[in-house]
Amino acid sequence: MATSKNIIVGTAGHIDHGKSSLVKALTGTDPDRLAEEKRRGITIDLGFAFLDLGDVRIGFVDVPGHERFVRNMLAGVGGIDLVVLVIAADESIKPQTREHFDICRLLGISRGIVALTKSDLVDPDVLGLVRLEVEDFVHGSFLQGAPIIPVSARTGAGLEALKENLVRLAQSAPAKDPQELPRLPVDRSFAIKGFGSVVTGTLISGAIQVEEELELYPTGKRLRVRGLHSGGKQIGRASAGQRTAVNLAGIDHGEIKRGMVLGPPGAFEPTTRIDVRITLLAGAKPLKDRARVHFHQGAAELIAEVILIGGITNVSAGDSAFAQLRFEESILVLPGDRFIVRQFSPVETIGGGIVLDVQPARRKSKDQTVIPFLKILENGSAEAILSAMLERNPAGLGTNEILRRTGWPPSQIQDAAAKLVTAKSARQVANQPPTFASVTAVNECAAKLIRTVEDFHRANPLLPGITKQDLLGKTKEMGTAVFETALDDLMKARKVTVTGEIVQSAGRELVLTGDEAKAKALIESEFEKAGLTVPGFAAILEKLPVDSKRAEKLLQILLREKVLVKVAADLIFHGSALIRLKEMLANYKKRQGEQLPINVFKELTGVSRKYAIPLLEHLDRERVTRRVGDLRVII
Ligand SMILES: Nc1nc2c(ncn2[C@@H]2O[C@H](COP(=O)(O)OP(=O)(O)OP(=O)(O)O)[C@@H](O)[C@H]2O)c(=O)[nH]1
Ligand SMILES: [Mg+2]
Repeated sequence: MATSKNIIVGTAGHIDHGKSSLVKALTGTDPDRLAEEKRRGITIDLGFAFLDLGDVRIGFVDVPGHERFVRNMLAGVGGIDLVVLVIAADESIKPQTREHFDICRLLGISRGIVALTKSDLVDPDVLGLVRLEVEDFVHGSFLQGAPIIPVSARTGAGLEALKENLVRLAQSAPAKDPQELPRLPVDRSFAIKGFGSVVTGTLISGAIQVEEELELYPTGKRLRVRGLHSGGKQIGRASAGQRTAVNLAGIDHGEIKRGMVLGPPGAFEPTTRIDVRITLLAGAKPLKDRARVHFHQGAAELIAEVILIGGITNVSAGDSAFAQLRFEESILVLPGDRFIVRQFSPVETIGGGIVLDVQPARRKSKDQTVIPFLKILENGSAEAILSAMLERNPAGLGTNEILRRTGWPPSQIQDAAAKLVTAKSARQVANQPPTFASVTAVNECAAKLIRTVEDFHRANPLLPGITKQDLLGKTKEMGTAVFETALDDLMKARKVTVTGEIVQSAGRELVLTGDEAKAKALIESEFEKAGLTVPGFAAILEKLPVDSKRAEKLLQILLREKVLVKVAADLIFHGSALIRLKEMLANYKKRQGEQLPINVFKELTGVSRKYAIPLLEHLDRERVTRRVGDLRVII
């Protein structure tokens, strides 16, 4: 059991060609479960059945052939590993044979078998003819050279040969990567009495365990897995390639719609906009820029507006182009997902494609600059893709953000990032979460920091440097992690020094010119001489050998050095004058007591009333005096 391989097999083909009968003949289960299906003798919605063949477990998804139910067919075909293209030997190739086959090709299904059903109704000559037609039909496709097996659900002819081929193909299918994150597109949701809500779907990747918490995308709801079933059996863990029924706690089944996706909580991000490569079928009408189409992916169906990228006005039959698709609702899709588009009206399959970017900027049709990036997303290795993403995001990307943009499992992200780091094209710039940025971005940030620091020095020659805060503000678009890394680089390279919050160019002390130094000394001595009789700065200015702007800066330096003290907006004293004042008041208190009327203060100090009040308020703030009514009390 442990070695069993799970595989999903889908039927495809024209109405009444015997798809459901074949599934029933192979499995014993009638996939047509609806009363209406039984009454009308046609399949309307998806049907399911299971078959164990040795160590291969097959989950069958039986689809309707009726052209009106292609949308249901599309909801089922999304998760299949191999297709049984059913062609009735008495009718050969019909319209939905073609349409279903086109859909399989557009979805990138790479394995399959052709079953020539109802072989009991035709003689060997006709069978031979149909076989030739089919060989011609599949020529050049993934089914070229695939087994073409005549079968009859009525007589049982060919069923063993079909099973043998199914096993052989299943065994040759590549094993699913267990590291992948789980995704289960929901194709049905219902309630079972006593159990609550149950959803079913094909687990297209990863694994799900009982008791695990999952998110129902795009609703954002977090739900607990109460139980799991596959093929009618209770299981503890479902893995990729299994038809899976999930019993969910905490939700009414009516809230869950076909096309929603169960996945890991918080890992992905639904989107309303994707960049894609879109390919038109050979017979399709041209697809115009801004056309509306039906978009099918996984089990989901949405209306999309097509914005062709690169200034083209339409895509012709058989051609392909880059496009942005915009939805009115959000959907969970990931890069690499295949999709189908159907004409808006009349509804018919016109093409399909592959999702490239799930978080693109809004594109303008004329914009060509994104094309090289889309080409890398389309064909590049994981490292090339990550590198291109980092280039476009100079602030760096955290592993969580990379996961949202790529859907890659964490191990693959780490691996790609490590390769870029080794190749010296990226750097880790933060740890929580691990965040990577391109080396170019860090270097460009460093260059910008140096420029900004130097510009600051030029504009503020007398200030020691720019604060970190201001520096970050001027390089905001770089992001904090890249900023810190670049600043660290500059410090290590001794290009800047960081003292507390101040960043300055290395080797740049506050060097004053001779005139500036002279002027500074002069300002200081003028204030010192004046004591409490504050000099007018204008008067001082006249004596200085520097212009007023410089003088103002020198004043700022003296204030910062605390040589001068600003008591009020226009009132500056030399520090020594204030120290003498405090001594004077202490002496007064000793001789005359603590009470200090304002006129006494004026007499003592010789300052005018205009200066006395702000000076006393300064002393109050300094807790030298305290105001009590009209008096001051010396503390
Ligand atoms: N003689 C003969 N009749 C068959 C065979 N297989 C199916 N039929 C008949 O063909 C009719 C259609 O069969 P289904 O299995 O319902 O066909 P289908 O492809 O599932 O049809 P849709 O799901 O509606 O597209 C039924 O009446 C079947 O009994 C066969 O091998 N031999
Ligand atoms: Mg059927």
